[in-house]
Amino acid sequence: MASSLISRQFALSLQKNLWLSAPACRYVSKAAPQTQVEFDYDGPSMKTSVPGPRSQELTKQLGEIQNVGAVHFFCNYEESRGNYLVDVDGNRMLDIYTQISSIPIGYNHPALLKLMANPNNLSTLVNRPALGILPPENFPDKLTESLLSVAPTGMSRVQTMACGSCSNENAFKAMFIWYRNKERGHNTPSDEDLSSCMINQAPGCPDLSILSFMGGFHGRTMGCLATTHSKAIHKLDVPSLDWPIAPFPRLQYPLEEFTRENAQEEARCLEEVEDLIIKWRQKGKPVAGIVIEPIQAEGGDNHASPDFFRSLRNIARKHGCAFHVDEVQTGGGSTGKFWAHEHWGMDDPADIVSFSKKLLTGGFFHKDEFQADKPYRIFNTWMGDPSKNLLLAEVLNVIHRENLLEEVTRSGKALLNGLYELQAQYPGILSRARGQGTFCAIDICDDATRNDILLKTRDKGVLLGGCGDRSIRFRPALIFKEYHVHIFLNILNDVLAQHK
Ligand code: PSZ
Repeated sequence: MASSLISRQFALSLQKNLWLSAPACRYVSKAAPQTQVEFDYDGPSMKTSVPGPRSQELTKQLGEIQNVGAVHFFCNYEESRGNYLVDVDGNRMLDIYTQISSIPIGYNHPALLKLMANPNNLSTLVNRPALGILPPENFPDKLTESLLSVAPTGMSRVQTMACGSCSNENAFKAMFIWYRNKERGHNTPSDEDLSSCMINQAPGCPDLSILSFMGGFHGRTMGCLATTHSKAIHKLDVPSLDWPIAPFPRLQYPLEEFTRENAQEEARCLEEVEDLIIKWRQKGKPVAGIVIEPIQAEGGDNHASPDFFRSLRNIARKHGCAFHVDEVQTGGGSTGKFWAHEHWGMDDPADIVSFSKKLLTGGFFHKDEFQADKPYRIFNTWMGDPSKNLLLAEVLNVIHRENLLEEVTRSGKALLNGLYELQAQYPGILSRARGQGTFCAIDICDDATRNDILLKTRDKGVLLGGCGDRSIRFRPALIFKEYHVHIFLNILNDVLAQHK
């Protein structure tokens, strides 16, 4: 029923499509052939500026209940399709931000609607189990079919969790448990360990640390927040831990043109990492693990080379620290590989890889030795959600069936080339275009102009996100094709041309 309603509304909105009659100022890019994504709309269609009156009304209503400072507008998820998010005022926008990078194959993908319409799946949707104690019969099969089919090299174990923060938080605990057992030489805690931990004291609560990077984002829960260093407002007023923070390379783009300078910058950061590991060991707070994003996302889409990550991985190994790669934002295909760390070309890329967002369920893959040695050490009520595994298995089928990683590479190239062209055309406004696959970003001359551009492109029907101090980031779904790239580039070009 849901799907027939959607197709009727889809047909209606196509008839009402205003895009075809939109004024043209188009000289950046040519239209690419329309795509095979039949369930997609064929362009943005704007009826009001955003947020429109209905969104404003609802924001006021919700404001009586919650802080609504971050709400952009209210959505009509029934009418949203493919790459287009429809709002409650009937505006249809090309979504290049996808719910903070978390929609893998677009809105209302027919394959997912079909899955949800299957009566055999009803009980999975209705009965959310406490997975750690009472998993359903098909759980091992579903994990094998979904998450294990995309397990990173060297990892055959996975722990599901609810969200990204919850995954990282538990991954940190797994690293600490591993480290202490390694120190003890066995996994039997002493009586003193057991009594001291109850009052937050060593040796039961040891003074161990996790090394993170300036500009990194790993979540907002207490432990994760100690490793998050992207914006002060995230951390303000919350007590934190005395853990080491290393500089993340600040590279010059395009990377190919600055290989020597960038290699020097990376060497400087790596040296600092080793110094910090030694310093914290001397302080009596040894580094049990290093956590890093393959591309720092919230912090401004900061890249580092495969060489940097390979060296960092070796430093971790040399000093006996676990190596945790946070793929919450980079994982799931948008860099052109399923995991961004695959671009490093390593046989042993990490000890732990955490995920969420496009994977629909949170969790982390880990090497065998990071499996907690006793029950209830890594544990909570839900420990994930089997209905999300069901959806993920189908998302993975669609990714394979439609060769979406190849598509991402193709549309990513078109996107980055378009950004290079615009950057050459508007050197006073744009700089540092960068990206891998469709995981791209560009810097704007200042924060105010960045925000102005974000609002103007939105009013013209394109949703983008900011990151860092003055970057715009691109986080489309995996079904974002060259055709959509050109729709976007034309609109951005219009906005830039009008910019005073
Ligand atoms: O402001 C926020 O809380 C945001 S905006 C984008 C995110 C969070 N990203 C979440 C995220 C991430 O990008 C990385 C690399 N690691 C961990 C997280 C935390 O995931 P959630 O939000 O699911 O807890």
